[in-house]
Amino acid sequence: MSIDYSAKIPNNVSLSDNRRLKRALEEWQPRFLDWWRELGPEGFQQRDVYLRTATSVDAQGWATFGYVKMPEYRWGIFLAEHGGDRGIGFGEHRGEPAWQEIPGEQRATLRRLIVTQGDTEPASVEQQRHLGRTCPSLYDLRNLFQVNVEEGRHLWAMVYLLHAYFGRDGREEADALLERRSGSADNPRILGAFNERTPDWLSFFMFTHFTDRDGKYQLASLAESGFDPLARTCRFMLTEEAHHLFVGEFGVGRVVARTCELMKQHQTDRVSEYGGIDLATIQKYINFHYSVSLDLFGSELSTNAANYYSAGLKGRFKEPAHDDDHRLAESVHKVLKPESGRIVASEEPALLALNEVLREEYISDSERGVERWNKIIRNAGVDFALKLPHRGFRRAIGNFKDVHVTPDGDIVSAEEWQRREAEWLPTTAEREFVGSLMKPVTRPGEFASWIAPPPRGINHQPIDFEYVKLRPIAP
Ligand code: BYC
Ligand code: FE
Ligand code: FE
Repeated sequence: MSIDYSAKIPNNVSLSDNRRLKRALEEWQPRFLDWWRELGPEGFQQRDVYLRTATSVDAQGWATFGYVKMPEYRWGIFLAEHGGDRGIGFGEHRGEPAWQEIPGEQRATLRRLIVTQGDTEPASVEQQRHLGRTCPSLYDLRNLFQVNVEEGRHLWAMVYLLHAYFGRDGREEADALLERRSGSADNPRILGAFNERTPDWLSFFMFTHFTDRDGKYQLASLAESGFDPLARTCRFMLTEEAHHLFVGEFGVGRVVARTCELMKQHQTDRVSEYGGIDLATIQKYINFHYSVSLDLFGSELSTNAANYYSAGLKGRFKEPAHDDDHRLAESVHKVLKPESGRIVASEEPALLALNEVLREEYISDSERGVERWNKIIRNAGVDFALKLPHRGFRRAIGNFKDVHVTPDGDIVSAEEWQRREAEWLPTTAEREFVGSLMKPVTRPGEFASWIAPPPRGINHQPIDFEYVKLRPIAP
């Protein structure tokens, strides 16, 4: 399935055969571009950036690399290929053919899921818009912009579904996606993490590691959907997501590597005076971003989640791999909750616990990431281990929202929490220190003091490749 690039909106959904839909999307396109210019990356819009663009959706050739000015990026609509005769894999409609149109009674629920997913995409672009000015290298600058244009494309993916399947209210929702603002007091983005600030590059790497990873798990669950266009849309989005997770994991890993190098060179664990970020500070950033991302999975017990599943709209991670009846009417799942000052496990209906089931997949995946960072530390001969805080730590959604849980999983009083918060979360001084390191490094092949170079470049290019052309623009 190749992509029609001659069209105003590149797509593999035969947009040219549907004039009304095409016109509606062509009317939305300039509004998207206005939003991009106003709230997308600050500066650099007229610069040539070495970006990949999707030119086909099959595994081999979907990415083509070349210099592009960001506003000219070919944002388009790409669905993964039909996976043969897909039947619905779970819930009350298990075994029925997947829907090509939305069953009437699922409309409102499905729209809500799509809007929630869609809302996160422009939100993250808004959160990251100031980072270009303080890039640690051209290589990292390019990766930031790659992530940004692809989050923009993820917005297109959801907007396509809204326009194609939800009529007038879908078009209104598509407009509203360009109107909410990350961090706004009166019209904020829908989910908590997407209203936080991403003030520095350590936060950016943590965000792409932990928060984009929520994206991976949510998209994978929606990729199981009985609504086939949503499933195929999300399957293609996941191929792009992999790069975002790479940017996060390797970004944090390179900060860790540089810190270890400075620790050994100067025989100290306080590397800040040598332009590095202490491992203790990195641990606090992990605590912050991990806890805010855990909230994105919703409450441990959720009738919403149960309904999504039973209705066949949102499955589990790798649904076919689960060895059960895929309806879960009888199954149970152990869920943690606070009870008289302790954390206990209680057996709950699995159907209600699906948010927690997905969160547990995410937690295991996050643990593997931390283990890879610890390997960098061990290989450097440094005696320190990073770790994920307890899942009840600093939660604003779900069972733990009304208690104070330490990273080790002890419930403490509000007073003790307040007294000790600075041990666990970045203090203003630490954030300011990290901020003070954020000085732009823009000569090809050079890197800021606080981060190691990557092992290799992008798309087989050398590390000192000119990933973003910053030479003076001719008047
Ligand atoms: N913040 O029944 P509950 C990505 C609300 S990231 C604020 O427990 P449910 C990306 C909830 O809406 C992936 N509010 O929740 C990453 C509900 O509201 P109502 C994004 C929250 O519905 C990086 C109430 O609390 N995709 O792609 O089972 C860069 C009760 O909640 C939050 C999706 O999320 C929160 N954290 O699950 C770029 C997939 N959590 O009913 C992109 C679509 C819950 O009282 N969304 N609430 O008004 C969903 O599947 C579900 O909406 C959620 C929540 C899993 C998010
Ligand atoms: Fe995304
Ligand atoms: Fe992403």
